[in-house]
Amino acid sequence: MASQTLVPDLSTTIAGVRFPLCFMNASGARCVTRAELEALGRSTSGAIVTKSMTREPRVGNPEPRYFAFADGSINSMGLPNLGYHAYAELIPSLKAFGKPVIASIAGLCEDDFPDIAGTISKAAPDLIEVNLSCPNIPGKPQIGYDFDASERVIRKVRAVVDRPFGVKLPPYFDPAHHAAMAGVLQRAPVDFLSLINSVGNALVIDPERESVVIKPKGGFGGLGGAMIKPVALANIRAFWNAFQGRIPIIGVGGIGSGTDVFEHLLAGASAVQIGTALMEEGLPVFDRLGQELATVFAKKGYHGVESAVGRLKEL
Ligand code: RRO
Repeated sequence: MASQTLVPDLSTTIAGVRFPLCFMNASGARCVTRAELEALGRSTSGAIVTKSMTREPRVGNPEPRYFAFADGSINSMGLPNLGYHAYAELIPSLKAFGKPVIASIAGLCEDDFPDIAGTISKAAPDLIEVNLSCPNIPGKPQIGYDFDASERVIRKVRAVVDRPFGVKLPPYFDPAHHAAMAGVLQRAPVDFLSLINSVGNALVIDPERESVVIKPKGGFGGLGGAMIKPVALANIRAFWNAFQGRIPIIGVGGIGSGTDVFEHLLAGASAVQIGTALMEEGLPVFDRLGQELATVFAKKGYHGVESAVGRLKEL
C-alpha cells in the first residue's frame, strides 16, 4: 500500500465563523489603508483585520512612533485610522476576498463604541473586535483596566450589533484581575476574546543616544513582539481555565514561528494574530508560519488546529 502523507488542517472556527487558516494580522499591523487591507486579502493571512477605527479619521501621534529591536517592538501610534464611515464602505469589497473580515472598533469615550458598532454591524463584517485596551492616547486610560466601564461598554455594544463580537483585552498580571474580568464576561457575555494587546506604557531606551526611541508620551508605549509571549500565553491560559474553553480565544503576542503558534494553541487559543513579525517581515510571514505550523503538527502527530487547542499539560 502506498504510504499516505497527512496534510495537517490549519483552518479553524471562531464564534461560528470559519477561517481557512488560523493566523491573521493583528489589528494595527499593516491594516490602516484600503491598499493595505486589500494586500491582506491577497495574502495567505487567514482573515483581514482592520485597524481600530474611531468616530473621526485620525492622523495619530507624532513620529517616530514605532520602533523594533532585537526582542520586540514599542509603539505609540495613537490610533491613526480612516474613521469608521470609510471602513463601513470598504467592508463589502473586502469580503469578496473570500476570508473573514474582522472590524476592530475603538472609542475615545464610552458612547463612541455603540455608535461605531451599530453602523459597522450593518456593513456585515464577519466579526467585530472591540478594542478595550489601546494604551497610547494621552489622558485616556485603557478601558480594560476599569472593570465597571468594560461591562458598560460590552452591554452597550451588545444592544446594537447583530454580528458576533469579542473584546481585545490588555494583559493582566494578577489572578484577581483575571477573575474580575471573567466576572464581567459572565455577566456581559462576548463571543470571543482577543488576548492580548501590547503591554502598555513600557519604556525602551537607546543607551548610545541616551534617548527614548519613540516621540509620544515621553517615550512610553506599548510593548510587542517576542518578549511579551509569556505574558500572552498566561492570559490565554487564565481565560481558557476560567471558561473551560467555552469562549473562543484569538491569541496575540510574540508569535514569530510555527512553534510560537503551537504554544498559543496549547494554551487555549483557537486562532492567532501577528503584529510585530508582520511589521518586520511583511506579508510573506504568513506563508512561513503556515509551513512551520504544518511541520510542527506533522512531527508531533496533530491532524489540525482543533486537536491542539487547550491541550497544555500541567505538571
Ligand atoms: O494605535 C495605537 O497606538 C495602538 C492601539 Br489602538 C492598540 O490597541 N494597541 C497598540 O499597541 N497601539
